[in-house]
Amino acid sequence: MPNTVFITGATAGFGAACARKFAAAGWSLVLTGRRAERLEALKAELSAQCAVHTIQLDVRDRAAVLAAVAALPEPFSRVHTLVNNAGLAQGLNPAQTSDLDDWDRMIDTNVKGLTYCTRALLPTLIEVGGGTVVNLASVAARWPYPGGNVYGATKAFVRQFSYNLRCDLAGTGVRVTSIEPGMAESEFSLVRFHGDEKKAASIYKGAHPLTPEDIAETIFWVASLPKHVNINSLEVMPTTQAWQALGITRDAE
Ligand code: NDP
Ligand code: 8X3
Repeated sequence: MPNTVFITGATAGFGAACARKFAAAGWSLVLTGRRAERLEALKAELSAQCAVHTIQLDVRDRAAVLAAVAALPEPFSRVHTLVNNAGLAQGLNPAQTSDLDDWDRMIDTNVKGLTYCTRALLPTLIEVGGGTVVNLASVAARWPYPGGNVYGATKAFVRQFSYNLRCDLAGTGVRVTSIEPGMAESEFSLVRFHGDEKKAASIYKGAHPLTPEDIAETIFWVASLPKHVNINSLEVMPTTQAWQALGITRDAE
């Protein structure tokens, strides 16, 4: 029986690229996200390659996450690998002028949503055995940048949560990896700037960013390693990026 991967945020960017990558390798897919029409389109695209089950799911809704996992039909209920990918940045203002609703959305999604999905699926992952929890953190988890305030802090949570999970899961055979990408072109900036296409495009102009496929390759690799190998964390940047975002303030002339 093929392994089953449960991917959150499969409707765009890294999540959709992961769905395609795991499908090409014949894994069974549980694809989740809020945009049902995108899930259905992906299912139609990939069903010839593998078994696909879709769930319209907002990871911020704790009851919905628990119910969706409890209601997984056979054979999709035997989840082997969880890709905790759903997440977002909102705004790039300095903390002193940031919007609290933006901060709430990031904390609710990147921190709370990720913990709900993890807790809901851990008993299954342990029972099935040999699989991986792949958590999408970010280079922003370690490296501060102006306007990164709460986004980076949520990703630092993801990174540390991943490490602590490894301690709790020791002896179960379940692996945990924190993937920490740098700049990658997806819908990420469009979401960060609340749909402002011009602003979003300006982030990537001439930057040679990573692609979602680059990150999907990395995720697939860590999930496919021999069972005795655990990648704890992995930072991946475009060659053109080297912490230039770290600004300094200068004395006035
Ligand atoms: P995209 O905006 O392209 O995709 C984000 C995905 O998350 C979408 O499928 C979206 O689906 C889903 N999502 C957002 N909120 C929710 C929610 N409340 N419930 C369920 N799904 C949700 O971004 P990326 O693919 O670039 O980002 C994926 C992950 O990687 C994020 O965690 C991000 O923080 C992280 N990351 C991104 C980097 C980048 O430069 N792009 C770099 C480092 C990390 P829907 O709207 O349909 O619900
Ligand atoms: C996304 C990368 O540098 O925009 O996590 O924060 S960055």
